[in-house]
Amino acid sequence: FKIPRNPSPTLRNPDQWCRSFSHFIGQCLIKDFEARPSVTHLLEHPFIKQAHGKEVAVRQQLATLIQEQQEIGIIMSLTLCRHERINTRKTLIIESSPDDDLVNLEFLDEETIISHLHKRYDELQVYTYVGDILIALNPFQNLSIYSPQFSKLYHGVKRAENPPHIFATADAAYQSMVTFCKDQCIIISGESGAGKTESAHLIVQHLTFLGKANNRTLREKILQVNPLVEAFGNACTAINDNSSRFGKYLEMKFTPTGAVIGAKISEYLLEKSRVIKQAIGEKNFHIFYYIYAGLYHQDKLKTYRLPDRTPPRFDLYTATKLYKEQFDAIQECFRNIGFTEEEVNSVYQILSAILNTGNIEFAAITSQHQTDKSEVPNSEALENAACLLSIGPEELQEALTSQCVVTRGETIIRTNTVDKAADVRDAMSKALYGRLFSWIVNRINSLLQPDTNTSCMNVGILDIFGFENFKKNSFEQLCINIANEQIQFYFNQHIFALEQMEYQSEGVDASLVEYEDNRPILDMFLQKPMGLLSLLDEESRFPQATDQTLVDKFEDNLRCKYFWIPKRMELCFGIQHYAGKVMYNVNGFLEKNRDTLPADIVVVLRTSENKLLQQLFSSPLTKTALKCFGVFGGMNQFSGLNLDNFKRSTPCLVSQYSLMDLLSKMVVGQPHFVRCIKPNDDRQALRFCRERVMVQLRYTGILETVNIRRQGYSHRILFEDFVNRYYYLAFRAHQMPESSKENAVAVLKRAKLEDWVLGKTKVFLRYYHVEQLNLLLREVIARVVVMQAYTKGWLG
Ligand code: AD9
Ligand code: MG
Repeated sequence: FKIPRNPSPTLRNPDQWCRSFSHFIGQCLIKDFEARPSVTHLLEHPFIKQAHGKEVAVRQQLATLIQEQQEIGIIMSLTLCRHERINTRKTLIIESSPDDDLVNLEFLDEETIISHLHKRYDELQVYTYVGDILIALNPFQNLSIYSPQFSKLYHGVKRAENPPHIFATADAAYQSMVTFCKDQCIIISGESGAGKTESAHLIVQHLTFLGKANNRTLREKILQVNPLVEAFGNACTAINDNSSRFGKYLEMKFTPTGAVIGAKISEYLLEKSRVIKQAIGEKNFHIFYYIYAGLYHQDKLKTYRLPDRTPPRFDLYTATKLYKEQFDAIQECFRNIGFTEEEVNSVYQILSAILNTGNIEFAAITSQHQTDKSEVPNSEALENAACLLSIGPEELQEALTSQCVVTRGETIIRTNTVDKAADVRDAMSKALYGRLFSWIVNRINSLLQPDTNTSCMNVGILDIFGFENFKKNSFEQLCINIANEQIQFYFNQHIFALEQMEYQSEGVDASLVEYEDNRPILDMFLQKPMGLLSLLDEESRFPQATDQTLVDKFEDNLRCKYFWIPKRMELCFGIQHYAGKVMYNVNGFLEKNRDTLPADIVVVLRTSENKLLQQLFSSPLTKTALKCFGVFGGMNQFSGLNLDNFKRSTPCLVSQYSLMDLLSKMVVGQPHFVRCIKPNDDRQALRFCRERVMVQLRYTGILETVNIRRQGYSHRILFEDFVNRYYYLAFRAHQMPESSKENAVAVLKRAKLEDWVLGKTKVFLRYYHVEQLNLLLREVIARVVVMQAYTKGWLG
């Protein structure tokens, strides 16, 4: 391996220096990848030795990069990647190119787009732009493009400078927030296993880098929020080993100058039923395996009344070896974020109580007079659960096997059958887990709350459970898929509907793009009183209702092409979702929708001496739903919702409300979209299944999105706002020009932008114009600041 003697670097210009150096490395690698130079070898070379002064930092960076490259055999380096392009499977140096954006493709048809993405995926370029929207293909392998060097690379530069990246999207949101003093939100969508949660982590990572708080602890705390809540809210499913079983909206809070000062997390619709039952091949929430492993290793199983060998219901024993590290990480998260030891202990007690509750069995007591009475024959699990919950075992047994009913002022005790008692037991487990989860989320929020005196702005990141279609789909899948249906609607609204409505009202001549509007499907679910969810609610109120009466009700009332009852399958119905056909089995729909927790259980849990438990059950059940009444207020994008009509809170209703709440939050901020795509169903790296990708591109409307980004004007700004924001570009700082159309034009011309259009009240800009304007503005402001500093004598 020979290093050329004199590659003639221009040392005064580090950028040029790097360029020639990267060229040199690139050439070497093309020639012989196996004979990679060693780090010392390279660093000792006169070429690098010439780099002094300013270049030292660059040199160090290169050293690290070369080191990485030696280890992983892949180069995706900081400075190198900008200028050279070598594409073999082994070596990879990426530069930005016009191909990075589908909008620049000459021919726009499905086949071209697919081939283009395929080629990029083979080259490990998993990100591609569609204008300002990011497409992210799941690489199913660790890439070396998320290091701090990459964070630096994607900090405040033009999008076209670098290859597409999730950091660039985070950066765009951050820069927009700082420039416009406006809240931002990043909406990540895609089907289950497509990479939403991973993307959300990467965004948080980059935002904590950008919002460099001097306070390192805060940064670490924020980075630990996701792992902590995901330990409680994620689980292994048939599709994804780390599948989100709740929706999560994480808001990062910044000062007006962009320093991160806190975070807030909102959770939506946790799949509580997983606590009591999982489909074949699926698992319970991660945390149960983690604590079992952790307590096992700390020799504390007895303290938490957990058996050394668990019964088959929870396959925990095998987990002890696998999950110890995760347990330690979670302990660390609790501690770092600021939970007290007492709190963490209570959390473990409640989790252990839930595990024990799962083992409580019931047997029928048959006597002459009564046939519908049940008891707990083996009281060990019951006693363990009661002890961990700090309540009396008799009281717990009483609450599980009987219920107080008040009729005409008289209190009667009714006994529960075995089945009923088991339902009550399961309802208790679900309630315990659901409320514990909400408490953890609230506690994190209070610990990461910024100082109330500080005004702050947000970047929110939405990561919900992705669209699911299993062999057997139940109520949970319905809720998840309706949520995704609403996210798709929100995307359509922003990308197509709102934009096209504005062209018309502002008299702008732009070609209209046709897209698949999923509103009719949403209406079918949400309309009152004949939407699917209302019908389900209505049926849930009849104690005599059965699965069959529910299916009949759907069949009688739902007349639309998106719904059908299959002839050969019993108790099923089919839905044509935006993302494909799903067959649902109604078994258990009514009970799951009722989700009732008997008052007797609440009463007994409130007697607990455990402070945390008292807190969990001190608030009324309907609180979440009630809260949302206020938040949702006047927003009425979804037809047929009359909130006053809802009297009771069931998961169905909560799901609607929660999502409304969530969407109404998002409406406040400016949205940025990340569309995650799953290239294959086997979770294999470098396998691009054209059919699967094609389906996803179709239902997410990528082709139409490319069209509208190519032809459309994605930014529409009132003349007044436009002039206020950008007048520096054409006027002197003290001039304060009038906010007129003419002045807006003056700014546009001065900024040398092309291809913009004027409406009646707004400037219509293409997606890339705003970035150009912001960069210009930042330059001008920097110049003004320096000049002011000179005139004030600060710079001597
Ligand atoms: V679900 O709707 O919550 O079931 P997600 O969130 O869309 O789903 P997730 O982010 O969990 O999917 O990704 C699934 C798996 O793909 C991860 O566990 C990783 O193994 C893999 N993945 C996803 N994105 C990346 C990435 N950028 N780099 C490496 C990735 N691996
Ligand atoms: Mg997820």
